[in-house]
Amino acid sequence: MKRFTILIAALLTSAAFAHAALPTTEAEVRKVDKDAGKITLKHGEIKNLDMPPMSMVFQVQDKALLDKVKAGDKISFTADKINGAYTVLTIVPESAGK
Ligand SMILES: [Cu+2]
Repeated sequence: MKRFTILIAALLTSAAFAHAALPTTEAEVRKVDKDAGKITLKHGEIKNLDMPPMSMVFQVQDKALLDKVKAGDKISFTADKINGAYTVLTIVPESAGK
């Protein structure tokens, strides 16, 4: 059981590092659907997903991410494919830190 716990901890740690290493992508918010936990983004190239610029709908990992954005906002975000769905993991408004 202890060995199992260590294995899980190692897996969680590597997953956290994987997300930390995701490149950020610029985007403009087109639509926010808090009830569904979805956001429509006009995004630049997403290098880790090998995806060219386009407008598309993403799931968000945490609906609270949607509280800080609205249509028309410029953002930086990270996304990954989770359980087959393109999912936004982090959102930073472009004005943040400037
Ligand atoms: Cu896309």
